[in-house]
Amino acid sequence: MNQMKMLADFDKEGFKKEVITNVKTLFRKPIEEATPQQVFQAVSYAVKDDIIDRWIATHKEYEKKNVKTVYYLSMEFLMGRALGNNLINLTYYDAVKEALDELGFDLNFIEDQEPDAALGNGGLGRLAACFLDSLATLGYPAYGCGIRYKYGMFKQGIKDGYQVEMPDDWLKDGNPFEVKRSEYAVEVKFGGYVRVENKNGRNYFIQDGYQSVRAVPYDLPVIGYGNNVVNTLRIWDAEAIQEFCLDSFDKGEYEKAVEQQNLAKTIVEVLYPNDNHYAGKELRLRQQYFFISASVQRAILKFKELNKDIHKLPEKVTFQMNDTHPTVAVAELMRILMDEEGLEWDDAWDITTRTCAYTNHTIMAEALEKWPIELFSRLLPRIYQIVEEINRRFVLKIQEMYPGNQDKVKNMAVLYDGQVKMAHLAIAGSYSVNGVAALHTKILEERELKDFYEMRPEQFNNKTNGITQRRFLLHANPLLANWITDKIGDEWITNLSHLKKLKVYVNDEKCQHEFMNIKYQNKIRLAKYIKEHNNVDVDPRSIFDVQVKRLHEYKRQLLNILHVMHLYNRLKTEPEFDMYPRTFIFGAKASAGYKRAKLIIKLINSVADVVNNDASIEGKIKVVFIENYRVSNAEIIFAAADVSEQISTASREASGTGNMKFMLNGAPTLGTMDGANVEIVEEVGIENAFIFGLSAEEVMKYEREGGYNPMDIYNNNQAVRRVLTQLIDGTYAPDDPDRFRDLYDSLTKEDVYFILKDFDSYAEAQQKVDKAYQDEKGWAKMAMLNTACAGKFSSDRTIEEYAKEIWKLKKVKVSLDK
Ligand code: GP0
Repeated sequence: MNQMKMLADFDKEGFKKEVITNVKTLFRKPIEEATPQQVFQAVSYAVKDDIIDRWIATHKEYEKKNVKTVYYLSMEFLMGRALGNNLINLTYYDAVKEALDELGFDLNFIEDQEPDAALGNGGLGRLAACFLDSLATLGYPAYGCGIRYKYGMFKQGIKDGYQVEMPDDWLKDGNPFEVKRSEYAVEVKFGGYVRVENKNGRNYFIQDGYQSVRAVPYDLPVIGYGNNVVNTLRIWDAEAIQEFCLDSFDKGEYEKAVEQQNLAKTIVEVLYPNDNHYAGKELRLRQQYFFISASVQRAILKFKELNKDIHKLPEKVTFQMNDTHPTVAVAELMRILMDEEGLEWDDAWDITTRTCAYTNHTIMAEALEKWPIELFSRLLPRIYQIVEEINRRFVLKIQEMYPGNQDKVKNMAVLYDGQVKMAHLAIAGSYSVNGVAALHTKILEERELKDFYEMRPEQFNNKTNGITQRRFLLHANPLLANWITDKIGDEWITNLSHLKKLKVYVNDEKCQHEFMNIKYQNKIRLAKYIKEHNNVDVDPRSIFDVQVKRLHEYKRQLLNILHVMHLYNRLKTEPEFDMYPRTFIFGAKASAGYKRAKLIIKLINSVADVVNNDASIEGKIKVVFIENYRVSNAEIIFAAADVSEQISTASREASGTGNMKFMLNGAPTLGTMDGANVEIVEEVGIENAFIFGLSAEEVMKYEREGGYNPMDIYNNNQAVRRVLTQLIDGTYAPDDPDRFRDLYDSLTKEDVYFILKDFDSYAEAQQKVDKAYQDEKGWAKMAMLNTACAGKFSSDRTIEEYAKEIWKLKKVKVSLDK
């Protein structure tokens, strides 16, 4: 129904014919014999035909207008599936659904054949994907630049309650939407040494004795909603420079070719599965320089096709660095400007620092990248020279501003203690530094990056994250999307603030019924998914209480499951205790090397085993761990949630974005005053959320004072002591009572994430949820208000702010002349 607008330009019969022909030419088969995967491919190629003309037209327009372009540099783009979203944004979804029906196929089933493009870990990568959607929808010229990992985020299996990791061979059937652009390949150099050559009185720095790879771009279309704009996500593959020369008898040549082949292969082999944590591996630094050098080289070449004067670069280009991972861009741009364009340092530095901008996504110390100088300089000798000079000049500036203050140098230098500090390089080399939620930016300014803020306050700004409503409502929750459009029209699709018009319906009983009935239908859909994938029966009439996100101690899945253990204890021992039936749903991948996180997964599954099979509690509690949480099943999960668990230790979650997806789909937040939760509460009102726990200030105060003593709680709180004891008495590990001792120790010795400290407050908030849910009208109103007040959290709003305040972009209109 939302999709009828542009149906006029859709040639249904032509489309059907094309699908049939595609099956024939691609697979040498009549369509009746095609596998579902083959039908998916054939449909996608037919859709690609509709994309290509718009893609070409968009780039013609950009060139004609010689527009300023943002290059969003990111190690991660967590795109999920493309087909459904592309159809949505082309506004052909319903039409194609009908066409496929007529061919005897169900579009949903065809969509399910597509593997997720999981080139990212979690929030940071998914944010990049939402940003691309918004940039195209708003008509802003943009490239996403990343890596074409052969294997994306691992597939998670659960065996015997434990996580097992399996390779994600997402390209095995080919990617119908990508276009290889060999003509834009560039060379990227590693290692060797730097030689100085004097030409006409100027020193030139030349890297010699290096190894190199050819970076080859693959372009993926990013389709704007209903506006003919198609932007590009450019992901780089690595190939060997030298082709194998089979008739060469020169052993040295042959070995060199093999070496190059291996280097190329390993660079793009796999995404590092760490979230909010860096591993410091040499290969990771290679990946970073590989895609940055390629992206920056290509951007400069493109700039030069349309512009003569390299000094105009900042007027035409911004490099937005998504966290510290791409910050080697600062030095790479300096290298190109000096070594290839022949500029002097000051000139090059002026251009660089007006072209680069940096987004910080975390204050977690273990996530801030630092590279040993030894490794960095060996791998990138010329880049290291440049970093040294950046550091030398930056330290001079610090000393000039703060004479004799060694602390300032220690806290701000790019090179210190034998390390290259990537965040400091990013800040020194950027005109903008932004945090991703108001609270996060405040903490950066007042604590984490205080010295930098004091030196240059005008450099700092906030851009509260957002999510795209096209994927997370229009595609993920068609029932609710149609209902909203019925009530208030469809402008919300491109202007989410329209949702506030729903407020007039929140007290209307008929609307409440309709809204909650849609939730119920979505819960049935999820219950079916859970039955198919977990073989657990869950009751869609129970409260669906959901925590889906990466597994991390600071996100406190452990608090959630300890509380489930506590509720179960109460049901078993307090005859007068009763609760509304609740289904606790978890979904989370743990980084492969993060032992404690993996143990928490095992604990959740062990509790599930006990609780789900205890008939005496009459199904009051069910615990479900959804295997392989990813973008595609997230779409089903958000739509079905009643309660959104956002329970990080206050001050740790920079923003969160899942919280916004739940809100949009009508699930109130049960959370701490952390990240963007603060702004969610501001929008929806504290009475329409369940807020608990220490504030960020309180947490930081404890930390300044050296923590708190969890034993005080252990000694004084019987309920807490009981669940802690159950971690080590075999209640959930009869075969190995010591299995969870590490969790017990972490909680009783230090409890750095304040889990015990917040326990009572959390349990109390959970009781309020229980009570509130039983007031049907009150709950319906609260749920509807969450949807109605979600307007701020569109990534369209976020991107408008970036575009106006940081990037200075202009919108472009694209028309298709037929
Ligand atoms: C932050 F530093 N984030 C990092 C990282 O390495 N990976 C990552 O996903 C996340 C934050 O944890 C976040 O709070 C935030 O919303 C997101 O970046 C986007 O800004 C929740 O995922």
